Amino acid sequence: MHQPSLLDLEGPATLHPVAAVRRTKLTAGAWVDHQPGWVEGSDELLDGLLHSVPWRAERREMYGRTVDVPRLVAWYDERTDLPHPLLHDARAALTSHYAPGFGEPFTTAGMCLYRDGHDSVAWHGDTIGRGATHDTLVAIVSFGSPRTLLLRPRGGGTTRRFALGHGDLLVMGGSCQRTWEHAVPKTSGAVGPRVSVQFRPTGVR
Ligand SMILES: O=C(O)CCC(=O)C(=O)O
Repeated sequence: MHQPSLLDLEGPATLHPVAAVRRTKLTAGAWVDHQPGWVEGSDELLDGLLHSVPWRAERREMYGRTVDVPRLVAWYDERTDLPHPLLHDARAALTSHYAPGFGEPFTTAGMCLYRDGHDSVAWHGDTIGRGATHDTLVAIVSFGSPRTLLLRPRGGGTTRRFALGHGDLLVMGGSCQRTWEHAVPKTSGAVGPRVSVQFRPTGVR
């Protein structure tokens, strides 16, 4: 469970340079960058996101029944102000680092709230839009309780495991959304809330 530290509560939240990110090359031109503790001092930011984001529940069809999606979500498009100033800085820092190679800025922010270990997201790629056919970037900033993000190649192969802690950055790049899938599994561990902020370029979801 994420325990707010007295030091962390003193904030304000700050960003480390993205240059310290560590790349793991996957197969088929996919890769993952991971930087533990990219955002430092983010207890107040987490608290703000938990209370100010207009979280909504979703339902979906499964095996002929309508069931609750086991997490809450929110969506900030290109024109919507982000709910904390540090997220604007984070998006700008990610764009400065990645846009020279990729050619496009990060523009939208999806948010997910995993309330406890029962919340999860099943295996999927972000293939609504251009991620289905083109290389793209999805940058995740994780706040709160640590959770595991799994990645596996479509069609079978070894599953890779990334532990995402409070303030960590994980960027999925190259062909990752169409040649690999990712998931956040449920856990029986005593975990508190986790907020995932996903920055994407326009036209990727
Ligand atoms: O919780 C995460 O960081 C992953 C979120 C995700 O895969 C998605 O919303 O598409």
